[in-house]
Amino acid sequence: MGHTHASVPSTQLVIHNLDGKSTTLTPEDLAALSHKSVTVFNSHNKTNETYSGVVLSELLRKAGVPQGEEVRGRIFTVGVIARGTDQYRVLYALAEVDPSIHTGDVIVADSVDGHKLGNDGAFKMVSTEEKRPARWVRNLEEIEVVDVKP
Ligand SMILES: Nc1nc2c(c(=O)[nH]1)N[C@H]1C(S)=C(S)[C@@H](COP(=O)(O)O)O[C@H]1N2
Ligand SMILES: [Mo]
Repeated sequence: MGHTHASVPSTQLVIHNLDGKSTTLTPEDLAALSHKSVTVFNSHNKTNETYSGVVLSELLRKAGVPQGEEVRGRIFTVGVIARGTDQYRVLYALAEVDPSIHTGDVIVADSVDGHKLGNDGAFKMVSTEEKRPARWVRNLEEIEVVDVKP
């Protein structure tokens, strides 16, 4: 089945923490942060793609979300829901996006193969441990931290 790419390009990213506080990042804010490149095989279009972006856990840390040694006990039922402008949503466990716990990288990319994301918006969430890119989110505009079992 084909994907239409008809969704509205994202223009900012809002992170909602568990306590209801939110942090908004513009493309300029993200561009100013330290970047990491990841090369991934996109099994959907069968090509290697090199994304550059900011490690999601760094953005979560800035938003006050528990990290590293703080991820223990009840925090293991906390998740992050990433949403695109077309309302496509995916869930990751917080532990899965914490590099001190889980292998691989989850980044909020702002470029691919040296150019801007175009129809994929200002931001795209990409992760390196997926066998198919279903939990990548084009036109990312919101990350909500949720407690699945409060
Ligand atoms: N915003 C948004 N992101 C999305 C989707 C979507 O429908 N909307 N589909 C997902 C699925 S199922 C796949 S296979 C990949 C395909 O992305 P591509 O066509 O950009 O390679 O995007 C993922 N990210
Ligand atoms: Mo897919």
